[in-house]
Amino acid sequence: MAKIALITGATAGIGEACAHLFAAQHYNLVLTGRRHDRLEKLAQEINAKYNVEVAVSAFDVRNRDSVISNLESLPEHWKHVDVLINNAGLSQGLDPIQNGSFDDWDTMIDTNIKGLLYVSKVVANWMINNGQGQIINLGSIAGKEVYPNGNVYCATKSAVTALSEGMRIDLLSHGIRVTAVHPGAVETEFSEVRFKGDKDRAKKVYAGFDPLVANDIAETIWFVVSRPAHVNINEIIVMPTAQATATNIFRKG
Ligand code: NDP
Ligand code: 8X3
Repeated sequence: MAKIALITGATAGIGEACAHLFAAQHYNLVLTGRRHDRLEKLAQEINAKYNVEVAVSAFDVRNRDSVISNLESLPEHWKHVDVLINNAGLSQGLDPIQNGSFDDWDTMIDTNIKGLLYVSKVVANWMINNGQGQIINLGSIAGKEVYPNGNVYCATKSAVTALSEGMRIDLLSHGIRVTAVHPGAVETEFSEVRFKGDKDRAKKVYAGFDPLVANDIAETIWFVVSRPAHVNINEIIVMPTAQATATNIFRKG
């Protein structure tokens, strides 16, 4: 029987790349995100390219009732999730704490921390019932180092580190592997979302160096997932060669 991966935030960037890579590895997929049209389009692409089954479920991870009802209403066979990729996440704004927007803070905390928790609780219980599973949480270099004006986003990714450690302890007796993957700069829609649609400002983030691409992180996640069952990678930091720390990027020209 084919294995199943449930990917949050599959409508763009790293989540979308994971969907393609896991389909290529013959996984059936549960794809989630808010943009239903993108989920349908991705499911069609994957169906045309790979011989796997795809279920889509559109919901906002910030809405606890919606997370629970959408996930629990999946047909029973989809609840045999082997791999959960907790990828949905975002940054909003890049302001000093004294100028930060309450709404931006709520959005980041509700998405990156609470949303990850809601999905994890539902799926971890399925994994416990199934007697196995693996959880990959998308942290960030921002969760390892605080950078100027990163304040709340960095705090949410620091929380992902702590939650990953907590999950690993709490799920230990159930044989569930937990890994935090911490990327440096990956060129996706991330900066466009952070700067609320300002494409020019977003482009400048990746100017003058080769950033990571979404598939680099998908391949890292596949490396973690494809280790033998007795091996767990607790956490992994993946940076562009041109980026030494969160703020130290060598740009040409
Ligand atoms: P993208 O903006 O390209 O993709 C983000 C995904 O998250 C989208 O599919 C989006 O779907 C989903 N998402 C955002 N908010 C919600 C929500 N409230 N409910 C459900 N889904 C949501 O960014 P990336 O692919 O770069 O980001 C993926 C993860 O990687 C994030 O957790 C990010 O913090 C992390 N990361 C990114 C780095 C980078 O440099 N790009 C570096 C380090 C970590 P939709 O809008 O359809 O809901
Ligand atoms: C995304 C990377 O450095 O923009 O988590 O915070 S960074």
